[in-house]
Amino acid sequence: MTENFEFKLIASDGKARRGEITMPRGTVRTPAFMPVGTAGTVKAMYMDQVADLGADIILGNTYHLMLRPSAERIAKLGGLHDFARWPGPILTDSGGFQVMSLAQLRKLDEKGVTFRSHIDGRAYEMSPERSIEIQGLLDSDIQMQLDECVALPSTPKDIQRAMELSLRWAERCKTAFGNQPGKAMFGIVQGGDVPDLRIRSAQALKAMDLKGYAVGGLAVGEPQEVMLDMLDVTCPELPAEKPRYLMGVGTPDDILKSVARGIDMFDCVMPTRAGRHGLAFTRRGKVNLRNARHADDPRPLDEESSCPAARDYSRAYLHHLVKSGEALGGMLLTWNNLAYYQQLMQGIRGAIEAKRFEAFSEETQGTWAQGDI
Ligand code: PRF
Repeated sequence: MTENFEFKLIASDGKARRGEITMPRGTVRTPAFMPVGTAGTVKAMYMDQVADLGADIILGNTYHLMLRPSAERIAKLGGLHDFARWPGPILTDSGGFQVMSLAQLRKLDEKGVTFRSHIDGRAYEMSPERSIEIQGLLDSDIQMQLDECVALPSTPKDIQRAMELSLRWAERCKTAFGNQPGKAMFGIVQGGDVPDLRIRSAQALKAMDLKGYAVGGLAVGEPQEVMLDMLDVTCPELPAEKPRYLMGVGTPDDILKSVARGIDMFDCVMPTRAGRHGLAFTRRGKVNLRNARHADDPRPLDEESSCPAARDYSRAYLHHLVKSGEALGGMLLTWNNLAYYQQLMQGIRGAIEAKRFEAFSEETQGTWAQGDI
């Protein structure tokens, strides 16, 4: 195991990349999907299950953990990895995005963000430096710069202001982070749906020579086509030898189309949140287990899956659990969904190595389009 943070490209097929990020806590095979562990738990899953599915890295949230139980408390207890019993790499989001979507009375200026907790109304301040300090207290392996993400549609003026502020915050985060050999701080490209702003953001971040780059500000209300166009203009501006992370994305279709454009890492609440709401992802598309048509169906979700949740439980039983509000319903469907996502990523990685990514992508989308049978 390495003492340093390193990214190695193993294979490519068109713009799709197969790589490996090595760091002291483990190796991340890319393209990677990071299960979301917002509050130090991948909801409804044991960490052992998450690892067994093939996830190499999980995501944690600065915003949630700073409010409860607090970064200082987690640090005193030995850091987030020990606390949550996840020994592998953890990436933490910086907090700004969650403040803007969850907190009350939020205010943003050059210094940072001030807000009131959505839990108890307490006032907090978070500067770029404080975000990095918190991520350090959590002992996060990949830390994100504080940024401002504007929802779309927004005016070009607002998009430009937020993008430029994010660049200044990237500089401050870089200074605050300093030199930590086994860890990384990623910059975040902003610029909304304006190609020229995307390019300027990516070029300025590239000049900062960070260890990795995220594409933020997408999947925030724009059509998929716009998101893909922004990836088409952004990815070529980013250095080929650094990992690229598309934040908060997405559906299996989004992932396939973004990998085709050069993205290496993803995170999304979709598989976990949908699971808790009775929605299953399968090879043949989404299945809503709340629907009465499943009440008498003895078939499993996918008899060919290696995940027990998909293979061993009848749809009738899953329907019953979901309708009854039983905790096990959310647990089994989350397990099924994360298994589906990790199998998808494994398929993507294998296809890039075999130089048949485009065919794999078409086959996967074709099977998905057949629908539930
Ligand atoms: N910035 C940060 N986190 C994010 C986003 C962003 O733009 C998004 C947008 N899809 C999700 N999570 N810091």
